Parts: sequence; C-alpha cells; structure tokens
Amino acid sequence: MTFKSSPGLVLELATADGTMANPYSLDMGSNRFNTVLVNRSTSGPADYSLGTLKLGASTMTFHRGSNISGSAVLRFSTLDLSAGNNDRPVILNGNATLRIGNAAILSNTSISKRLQLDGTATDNTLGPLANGPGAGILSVIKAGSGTWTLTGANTHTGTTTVQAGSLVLETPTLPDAAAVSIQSSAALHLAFAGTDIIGSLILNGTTQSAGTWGSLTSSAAKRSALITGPGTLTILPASYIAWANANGLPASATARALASDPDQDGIANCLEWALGGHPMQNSTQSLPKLTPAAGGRVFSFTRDPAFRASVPLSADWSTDLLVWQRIPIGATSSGPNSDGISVTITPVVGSPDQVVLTIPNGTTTGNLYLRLAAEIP
Ligand SMILES: [Ca+2]
Repeated sequence: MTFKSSPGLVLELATADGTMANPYSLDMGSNRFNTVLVNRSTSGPADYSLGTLKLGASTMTFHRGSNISGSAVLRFSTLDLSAGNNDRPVILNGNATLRIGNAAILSNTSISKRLQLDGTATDNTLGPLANGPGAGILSVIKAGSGTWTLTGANTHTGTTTVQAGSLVLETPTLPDAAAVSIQSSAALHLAFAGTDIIGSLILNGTTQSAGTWGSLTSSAAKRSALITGPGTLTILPASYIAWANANGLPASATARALASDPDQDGIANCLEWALGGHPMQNSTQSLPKLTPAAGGRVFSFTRDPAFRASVPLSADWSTDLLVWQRIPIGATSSGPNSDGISVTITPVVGSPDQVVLTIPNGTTTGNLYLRLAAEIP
C-alpha cells in the first residue's frame, strides 16, 4: 500500500498499541509542504515501521501527536529522493524520531539533491547515503538543534555541511574529494576508529590547511573544538590525490594514507610519490643510491615533478646519525655549499627529475649517512 498526499495534507498515523509493522510507503510527491503526525489512539509511546519514503523538493515535518508519551519513532526502509527539481534541498524536520535505512536518488538520472537533516530529536539515524544512477550527487546539510547519526558505509560524493546541532558519523565514509564544513555553533562527532579522507575542511567559514584534523583531545596534528569523538579527518594535498588517481591507487582511506604501502614493496606511498615510484607496482628500483665516485661519493635519486611543485624536499647527511646537516633540494641545481656538496638536478620531460648530490671526500672521512626529508602538509 502507498499513501499519496495533496498539498497541505496532514497524515496522522495512530494505532491502539502504538505499533505498526507493514511495508506501507509514503509518496509525498514534489513541491508540497506536508506533515506526518506520529500519534496513537491511546496514551503511550509509538514505534511505526514503514517502507519507502519518497520525497521531492519539499519540507517534510514529522511531529509527535498529542497522545504520545515517551518516544515517537517512525522507521522507513529507504528514503527515495528521485522526485522534484535539480539541486533543491529536501528537508526533514519536526520533533519525532526518524530512523531511515538508507537514502539515495534512486531512479532519476538527471538531478542532484541536498538532503537537509533538521529537527529537534536527538536520536535520529540514517543508513548508507548513495548518489543517483546518473551524474546526480547527494550532499548533506545538518541543521536544527537535534542529532542525526549516519550509521552506514556511505558512497555519495557530495559535500557535508554541519550548520547546527550534531552530526554523528559511525563509519569513515565521507566523500574523499568533497568539502566538509562545520559552523561554530555545531559539532561533527567522529564515532569511528582511524581516519577518514575528505577533500577539504572549512571551519566556521575558513578553509583549513591539509593534514590530519581531530578533536581537542585527539592526537591529531591539527585540532578543533568543532570536532568530537575518537576519529580524525585527513585532508591530502591535491597534488597527491592527482598522483594517486593517475596511478590507480584505490580510493579507500587505508590505501591512500601517506604511510600505507598497498603494493607491499616496503616503500610508503609518500616516498613512492616523492621518488616518482608506482604505488601499485614494485618500485624498489626507485630507492635512493649512495655510491663511490672519483674524489668522493654520490647520492642519487629521482623526484616526481608534481612533488617538486608542492612539497619542499631536503637531503640530510650525518657522520654519526646524531647531528644532521640539511641540504635543500630546490627546483634547480645548487652548490657547492660550504661543505663542498653540490646538487645537480636534471629535469626529464615526462619522467621524474634526476637528482645527484656530489659529496667530496673532504666533507667526511669515515661513515656517511644520508636521508631524505620532506614535510607533507
Ligand atoms: Ca609501496
């Protein structure tokens, strides 16, 4: 059975015992203001389970009825956002508790939607979010004083905006390339272990720098009072994302973490990127080499051109592994410096730069150690 509404209609759900477990669907059409009253015919709590809720470009208000004492819960298996116009907000409002299995632009290939999770109930839940079957994408806005918890493994690709109240994430599945924005009066609670890759982070209107962000009590390098919970958010440099995409690095946060080594060649992604290696193929041939040469020693490695453009790199040398001398590796050749060390950089079109440090014997008499150092933002 499907209930269909006309503009201004109030649909009241009321049974004698406050329960209903039938796959009835609500098709609310488009461009209509509608209200659902969660009620019962005798005093007490209500907990109704229905099928699909189909919404258009409209505000849907779910209110507690006058006979409700205790909780008023309305469950839907699916939220269908296929109806209505492109890129319009769909607003869920009211003071009843909503528990929705999943949400998606199910069948419309031409629209994007902004799902606004509003209302005052503090125990709303929503399962996995998905884009539509075509190019349309689903974005999320958290508004109102209540709390919404996203419980599923999301696959949508739109932005996340937390304007008010609290948005809780149980899985690290925010879109990897989209912006996350949190206003100063709101909170994003990361109720998962580990980190979630996002495209960018905007805190109270200000775009933040790349890096790992967490709560004030987290161990993240960057912290904000607008973030709570044990999880963290990671913003990877755009140039790293481009490199990862170009080299087929899987999109998961686990695979894309800078310290990950998905091809298990012993070289972390960040070093693969720096050296122009391949994150999905054995790249041990790209590791730096220290070799004897006439009058001294030569330290040679390759450097990815995009890495050169976005991350400062240096070579550090030491004779005792305690005191390190830093040699910046710029865009062009340099030196010799006061220790007689020269840096020769040979750009190769379409390939990584060839970088050679020439270290004369006079610089060191015994052991010589070298390392590469870079601070990826
Ligand atoms: Ca690797």
